[in-house]
Amino acid sequence: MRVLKRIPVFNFDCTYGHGVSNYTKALLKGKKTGDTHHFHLSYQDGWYDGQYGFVNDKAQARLARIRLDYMETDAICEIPNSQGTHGIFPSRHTLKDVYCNSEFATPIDNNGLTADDMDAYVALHTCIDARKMTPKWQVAVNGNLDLCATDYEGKYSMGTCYNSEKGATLPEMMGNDRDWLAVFNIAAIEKAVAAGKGFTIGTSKVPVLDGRVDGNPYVLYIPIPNNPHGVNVDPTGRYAICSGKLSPTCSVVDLQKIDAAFAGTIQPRDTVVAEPEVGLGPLHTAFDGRGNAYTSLFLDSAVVKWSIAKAVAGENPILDKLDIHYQIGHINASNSETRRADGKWLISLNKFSKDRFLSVGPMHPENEQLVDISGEKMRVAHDSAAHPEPHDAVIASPEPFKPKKRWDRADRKFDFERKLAAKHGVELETTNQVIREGNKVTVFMTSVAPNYGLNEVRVKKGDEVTIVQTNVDEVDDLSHGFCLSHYDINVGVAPFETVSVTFTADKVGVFWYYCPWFCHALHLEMRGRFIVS
Ligand code: K7E
Ligand code: CUA
Ligand code: CA
Repeated sequence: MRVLKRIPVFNFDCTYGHGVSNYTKALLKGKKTGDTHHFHLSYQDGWYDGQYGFVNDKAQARLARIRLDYMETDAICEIPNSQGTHGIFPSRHTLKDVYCNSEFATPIDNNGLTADDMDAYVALHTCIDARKMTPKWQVAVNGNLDLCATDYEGKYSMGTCYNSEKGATLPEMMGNDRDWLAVFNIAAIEKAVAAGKGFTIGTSKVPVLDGRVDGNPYVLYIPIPNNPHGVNVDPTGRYAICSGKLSPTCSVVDLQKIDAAFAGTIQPRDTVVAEPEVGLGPLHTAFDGRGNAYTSLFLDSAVVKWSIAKAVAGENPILDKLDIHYQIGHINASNSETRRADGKWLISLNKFSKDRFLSVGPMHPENEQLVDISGEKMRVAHDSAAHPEPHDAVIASPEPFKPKKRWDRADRKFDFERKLAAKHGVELETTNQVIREGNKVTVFMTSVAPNYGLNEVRVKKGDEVTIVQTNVDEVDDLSHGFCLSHYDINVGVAPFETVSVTFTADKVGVFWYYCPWFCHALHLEMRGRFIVS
């Protein structure tokens, strides 16, 4: 439960220069806030392939990709026509797509003229190409879409809906006894998109299919009681478990019956093969690979362990209950979202800690608990304060992940800087030089503890300055960086990394730049003068 690294995604972070360097500024496009909820890893054959992580931004409808070879954000995709991008899930059979649910329906032409026509509101299920990180297609649905899951074969993606009522207020959204699970038929959608069916919305060129009409081939609506939330597919790939939130039930959907329901030979509701009462406020479900499900119970402040087979057989499936502190949201277990769920550990991500820790003011820390699930009874092994709010987590075995200890100098991340160096006929790894072209100044600079390659940079007021720093220290773990006093610039530069930052020299005087990562006994002496005349 120790924190090894916090990876900045939609926020600013000067430790790594995220939002400051040219590379990360281009990712964020000037946006400063986000709201991450769900993190998932990329797959091959139902097991982690070690390539990428994906995380959503609910606030501004974005999907970010984390490259796991360096464990940093390398792409951010803006999702068109959407608000409240909430549930996401990647394909589990291979690195192909990431499916994203919009929780907020908005008027289809969101031009301010149709705000009061609730029938004109749509929510979208968006497919993002996981390699290119661009949108491929969208499907308009009835109601809204909340959490997301995929099967293990690449046939279906799915999303829960809690607002079948199309309400705009809380009482309106709780009107129906049942909302639904929407299951998307990926082959049917891809076929229709390839055939040029579908329409576009506004300025977006992404094809949109209409999944709102009855009997459409793209979306199956399975009635689920009442304001369902989580949907999780078990490690066998057969069952999708939806949690009721306002109903004390989990609905077990048999994915082997989906094709028959699409074909109309059975009713959508016939795919629900069990609906056990598990406790109050069920939200999310994890698995141990031994046929058991572990569902978080928000209102009960508990985890319930239950047998899927017993539920399907109509027997009482409840095996154990564990109190947690307090009000659990997400839950996950080791390798639970893969074919290799190992039933060792479970994490409970709790929304409240109440009085469990020393007071730090009105906004309390939250609480995460690690639970040993290897035996018949669950047992809390550890708990610790967490930075608010611990939302979602994956527990994965370390084997698939092989992050590098230093940057590969040929990495695509340095394309911009390499082109800049080629243009000026210099090498990033050896050059310490100030090059002027009109009012554009490019500063190539290396760093080796405890020295920059340049101890002085002279420019004129109004110059557009690009600092290009390459860390050529031969020692592992030796990071430097570039912090320029009073210029709002602070970036870290990892071993064998090149980082550039562009700004206008708009203040005259002497401004010290210095190394912000402690690197040497003479780290404080690692500095130089930026002189603006
Ligand atoms: Cu359950 Cu954002 Cu994951 Cu909250 S959603 S718990
Ligand atoms: Cu280089 Cu501190
Ligand atoms: Ca509802």
